[in-house]
Amino acid sequence: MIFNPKMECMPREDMHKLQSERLCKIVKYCYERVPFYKKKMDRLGLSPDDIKSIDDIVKLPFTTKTDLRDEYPFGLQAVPMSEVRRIHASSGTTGKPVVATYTDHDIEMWSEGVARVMSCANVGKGDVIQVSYGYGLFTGGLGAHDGANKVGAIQLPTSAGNSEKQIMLMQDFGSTVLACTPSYALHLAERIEQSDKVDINNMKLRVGFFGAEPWTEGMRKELESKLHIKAFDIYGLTEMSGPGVGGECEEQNGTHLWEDMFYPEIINPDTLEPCAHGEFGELVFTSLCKEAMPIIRYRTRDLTRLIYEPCKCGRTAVRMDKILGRSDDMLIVRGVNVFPSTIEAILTEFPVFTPQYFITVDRKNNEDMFDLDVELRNEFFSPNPSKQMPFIKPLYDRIVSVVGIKPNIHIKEPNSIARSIGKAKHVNDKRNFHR
Ligand code: DLL
Repeated sequence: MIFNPKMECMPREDMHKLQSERLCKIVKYCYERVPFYKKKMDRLGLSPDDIKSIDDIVKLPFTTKTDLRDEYPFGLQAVPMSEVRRIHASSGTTGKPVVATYTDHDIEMWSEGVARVMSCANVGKGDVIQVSYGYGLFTGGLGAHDGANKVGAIQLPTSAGNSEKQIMLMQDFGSTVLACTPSYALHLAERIEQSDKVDINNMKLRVGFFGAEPWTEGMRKELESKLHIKAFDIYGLTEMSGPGVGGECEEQNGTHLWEDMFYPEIINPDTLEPCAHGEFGELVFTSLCKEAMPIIRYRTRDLTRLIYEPCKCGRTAVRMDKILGRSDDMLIVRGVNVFPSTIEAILTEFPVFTPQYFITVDRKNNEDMFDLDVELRNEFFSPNPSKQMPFIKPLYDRIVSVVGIKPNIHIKEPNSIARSIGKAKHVNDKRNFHR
């Protein structure tokens, strides 16, 4: 089902026109209401009248996470506090959180984004959507909740954690949809498998909406087979609203982005120049109709590419390839770039291993060390190291050939790598402490 055919299937020329109108309006709005944007544009000698179409977007300055932190908490806000209806924030790893504020219109638009994603999977009236993203300042819980409301589904606001109860309710209330991070979904799936009280065959789950962190095709297969569902990717970020900036349709050949609301660009993160169509680079978004905290050319640090070819589902909305990772998650080990998601992708090629992993990077005797903890599935595990060797060698060889680094692989006991109820932490880079 297509939630908003007019927007999702608009001919590209019409979309270009709509984006142009919206960009001109939002730039003027920002210039007049947010001193931060006025200052930035004045410094470049740019006036809102210089922006005549969406193609002029390249003239505008970028906004970065540092800008958002410098303007903490409400420096980028374009409306008086009396018009704000909600405040969310993303924690980040250091310093002050990134803040997002919303008017009624913004919450409406945000829920429509999520509703479009849910409709992509034919989820709607009668579906019980178990929202196991965290409710709170994190946008996952309330974002998915409002989207579920908008498609007319039954909301089951379990939030994240308390896995045993989650599973009990999933069975007793007949949840048909699970919305949570892919790592938490995997944890729930493992717990269901291990439980003698519940049986996945007695559950009604049919769809999963997984996002908030990178996940691979291998992980999709694992979740689909363990939970008996079709797993859909949902993408978003606090700065643009939260989940529902885009999502996968049933073709599952990329994430459709709702470009009538969020204009995507791909830039080369080093030169800051636009990349050629189809090239990988950093994703940049401009919110085209947000009221409370509109953002111009926000550098997400997410690395991906855009796909403009028409999709069989009928939507014309551009698609984004699976996110490789964030540029700040990329590890440089002995001069080689490594994304944790590449390790996940390799690991899931080997059916003897679970998709759980943890990377520790350290520096010893002036050399980078890359340690990788993995788990064998129960039926293959033996504490005897000589019995582990035959499993380690093929994984080691594959990592060397794909990534180009020599990992120290450690096989851990089943269920010993820490599980996460939200975004998983896969890396400890100890070199940061030595610097
Ligand atoms: O994670 C919003 C969200 C909640 C999206 C629930 C999907 C589902 P933040 O905490 O601000 O917001 O983190 C945003 O998470 O820039 C990406 O790096 C990453 N991310 C989000 N969705 C995906 C995804 C929420 N589907 C940051 N695939 C983004 C890969 C994702 N990475």
